[in-house]
Amino acid sequence: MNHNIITIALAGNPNSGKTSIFNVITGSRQKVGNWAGVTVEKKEGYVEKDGRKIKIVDLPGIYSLTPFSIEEVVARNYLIEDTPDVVIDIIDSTNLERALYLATQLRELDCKVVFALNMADVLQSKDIYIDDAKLSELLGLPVVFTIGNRGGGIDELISEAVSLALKEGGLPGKRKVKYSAEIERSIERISSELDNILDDDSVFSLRWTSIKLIESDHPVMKHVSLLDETGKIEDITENERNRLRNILGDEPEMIMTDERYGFIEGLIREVLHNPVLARVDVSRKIDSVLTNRFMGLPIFCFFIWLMFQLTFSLGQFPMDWLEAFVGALSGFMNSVIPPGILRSLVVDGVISGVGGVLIFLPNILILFFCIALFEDTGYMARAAFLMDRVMHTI
Ligand code: BGO
Repeated sequence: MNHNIITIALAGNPNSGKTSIFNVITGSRQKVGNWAGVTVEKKEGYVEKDGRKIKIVDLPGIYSLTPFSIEEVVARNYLIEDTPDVVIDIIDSTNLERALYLATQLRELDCKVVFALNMADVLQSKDIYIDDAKLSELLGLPVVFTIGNRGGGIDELISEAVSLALKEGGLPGKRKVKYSAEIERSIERISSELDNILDDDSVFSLRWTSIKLIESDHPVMKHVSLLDETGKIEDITENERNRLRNILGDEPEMIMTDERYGFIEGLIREVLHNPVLARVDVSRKIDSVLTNRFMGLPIFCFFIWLMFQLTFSLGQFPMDWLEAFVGALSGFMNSVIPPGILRSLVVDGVISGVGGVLIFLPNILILFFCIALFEDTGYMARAAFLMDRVMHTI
């Protein structure tokens, strides 16, 4: 590696803030063209840091390194063939799951990667916390928070990238996605055979190549078939794919994608503290009890019983007080107004009429309070869901 010029490739999902970061790093020192043979824009720029020249290459926005789209082909070919000294993977921190898919693939490719947790300002405004130290520990690579559109964290990002580029020795291997036992067995079998044909300094790592062969990745299959004249690896790969298909009941590439997402889910559970998600989680747990097929209706009956209990037994006290008050008021009016039409109008009409309704006011207030509580806590919606089943039967 030429220590005087360091090549850094910027990778990331579309809209992750790659262009913003590229512009902050390179300023006006940019060269715009196309990638060879395709109409995908290629941007390069140069900066100087600590006396070293740094070349920044902005890769097309991609979601994975599976060569489906032209952008993915361009980005992957560049990473494999041009081998930049280090890759900066720009992660939209507000969309961690989607961004980490590319991160796990970059990790699998064995290239040196610094992860930029971009949109850190949005995280802060939403009260979302990502444990960067933990994420760095789990991925085995540096993680830096950035605010791409305002240049926040960019100096630290470049410093981390440069020191990783200059670091000698391999990356810690244990931080990669570990697949289920049968897939790992297939990777091992293919790797041990590949070991005989791939050079030690090949840009294709044994593990990555084996994974790609199991996934029927055409460019890698083609590359291996050129090296393996006997066709032995092709046969082993086909056998392993059939074996996995029989045992796991699906195409191996589908299962591996699922397992990558499983790995990502585990990562997210350890590093992301999102109060909204936490609330959704608690709400989901409550839902599972309140709308449970067997417990839902008894719980509903209990709440309705409780509501009427409160309405009538708790309501009995103010009811008695009001009854006593209306009685006392009638007695008082009887004593001050002489017998006749007026006394009858006030005592038997107004006091008795209004008092008769007023006495039930506490019950109504308690009942309405309970209903409002059910509505505002969301229980009414769950009760409606429960009763819907019963009502459909009727
Ligand atoms: C618009 N924080 C915030 N809040 N926004 C960011 C950050 C960050 O850290 N980094 C980038 N953005 P690109 P790709 C825009 O353009 O660099 C914003 O595809 C707008 N444009 O400013 O283009 C960035 O290269 C009108 O937002 O990403 C940009 O990877 C209204 O994220 C967007 C609002 O960044 C994508 C935003 C006319």
